[in-house]
Amino acid sequence: MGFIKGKAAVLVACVVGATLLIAVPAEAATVSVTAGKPSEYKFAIPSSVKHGKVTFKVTNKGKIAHDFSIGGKTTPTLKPGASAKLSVTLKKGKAAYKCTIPGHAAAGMKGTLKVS
Ligand SMILES: [Cu+2]
Repeated sequence: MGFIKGKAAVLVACVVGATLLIAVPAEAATVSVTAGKPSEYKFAIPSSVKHGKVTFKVTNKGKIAHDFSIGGKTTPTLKPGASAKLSVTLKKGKAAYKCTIPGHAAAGMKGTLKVS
């Protein structure tokens, strides 16, 4: 009977292994961010994102250059109409974001994203 018990153990291990594989997220979330809207020194951005790898697609719809900085990374300076993607890994909690162009964050281009 020892042989059968051993086989049963292998079967259980396989089922557990398969479940773990299925639980791994397949794709990074993409979040759209608009700079320069609703007003020049504002971002239009969702209030929360899921933790893990997140790709921000940032588009500048303002009349002057902006960028977007989060999780220690910053997009290139975006001219009006330009866009860029920024991939970062975010942990659960909060993530601060801002425009790094001098004066812009102070004028309102900053905020905090809830990371769930
Ligand atoms: Cu800016």
